[in-house]
Amino acid sequence: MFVDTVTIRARAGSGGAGVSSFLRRKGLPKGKPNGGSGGRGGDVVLVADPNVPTLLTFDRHPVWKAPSGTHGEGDLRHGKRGDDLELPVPLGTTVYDGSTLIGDLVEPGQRLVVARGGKGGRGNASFVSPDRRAPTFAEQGEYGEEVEVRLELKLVADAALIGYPNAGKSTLISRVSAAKPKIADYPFTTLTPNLGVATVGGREIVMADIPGLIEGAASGKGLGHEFLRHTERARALVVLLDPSPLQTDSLDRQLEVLLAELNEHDPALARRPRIVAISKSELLGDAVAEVPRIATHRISALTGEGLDELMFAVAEAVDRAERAAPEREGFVLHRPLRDEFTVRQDGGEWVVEGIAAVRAVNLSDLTDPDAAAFVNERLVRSGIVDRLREAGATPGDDVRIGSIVFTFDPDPEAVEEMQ
Ligand SMILES: Nc1nc2c(ncn2[C@@H]2O[C@H](COP(=O)(O)OP(=O)(O)OP(=O)(O)O)[C@@H](O)[C@H]2O)c(=O)[nH]1
Ligand SMILES: [Mg+2]
Repeated sequence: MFVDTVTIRARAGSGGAGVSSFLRRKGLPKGKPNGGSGGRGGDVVLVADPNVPTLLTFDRHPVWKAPSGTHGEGDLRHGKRGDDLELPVPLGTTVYDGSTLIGDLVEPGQRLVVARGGKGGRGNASFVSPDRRAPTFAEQGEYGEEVEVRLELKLVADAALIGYPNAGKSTLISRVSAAKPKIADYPFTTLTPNLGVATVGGREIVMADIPGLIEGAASGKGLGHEFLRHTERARALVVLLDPSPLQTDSLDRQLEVLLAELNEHDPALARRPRIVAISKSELLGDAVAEVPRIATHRISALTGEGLDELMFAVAEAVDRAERAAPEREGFVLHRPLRDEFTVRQDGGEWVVEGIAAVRAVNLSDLTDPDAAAFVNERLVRSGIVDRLREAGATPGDDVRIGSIVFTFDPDPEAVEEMQ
């Protein structure tokens, strides 16, 4: 089965919690803080892999989770980080977050982190400072990112075969490569693209046999719409015209329709180097007058006529295109982390959301006075207090971050001191 679009949910691992722990010794009444930090959660990473033919795995398993980090322990032992979850995807996989293209994986080994693991929480030993010698609080781990992304496979082929249904595309690819597609005397035999590797003068040419195109394919008719995009990456196109009496459209008309569909799908496709060939040439007989002049090749997969010449021409067109635009590197969008925080009013309270907000309050025990002071410090430093004030919050208002509600009480002096 050929699967070329899927939507997956990926959840990165959460960070492990830091712990609060003390080494008790004689002469140290409170003990020395020695709580270790939690390990980071694993990322979910897509990795382009030439051995993966389709996105089938993701159709069957749309949900993936990377392991979380483990928590820290006393004696300054830190938690283990969660392993990254690497998901192999076919070469030519494009990745969308909503309508934003965030990656195009075409080089073997190219990687795209789709969900970032949560940071581990720090243990109480990390919070020791001159005026806080024995902190009793520790940080909780951060949640791993959870995302939904759409994967779309666009085959990476050197040349793509374009033609009406039944034109002989599959037969041709079966003659020039080891591909064994289904061949039959009815239209739409090929329902999913086939890739074949042809060897031409010592060079390998990857050819794609895609399902037949009919008039209106670019706007969704037949199967063409779904598969036209597999031609997008081809360096050269081979247009096959079918002279068989079963084909009702003339060769000229076939060419006209095919080029119009390519153009409608993507005008760049209509400008792509192309070779026009008449298939089933042994059926042509003397009907030379009917052959469009632009058709430079006549081939017969049945008799073998013209196949070598065609493949040399294809190799040459691919070479030329490669020299003109050698790079086909794909890309990975490096995005900033999502919004640090946002402030909005909801009913009678202020709601602060976002990663910086969650970070500010993610301590193990907020009832601890030390911890409360530390949270205050962070709310000021991260700019959340300023933003609340700008938005119109006044002392005494309720502020909610996640499940925690506290009273807005900015102490101007304390704020000055900390800045
Ligand atoms: N006479 C003759 N028939 C051919 C030749 N090449 C292919 N055919 C026949 O044409 C019919 C269609 O061939 P396919 O290769 O399945 O055509 P296709 O373009 O892949 O068709 P779809 O997959 O439906 O788009 C089959 O009956 C083939 O045997 C040829 O060179 N000469
Ligand atoms: Mg076919």
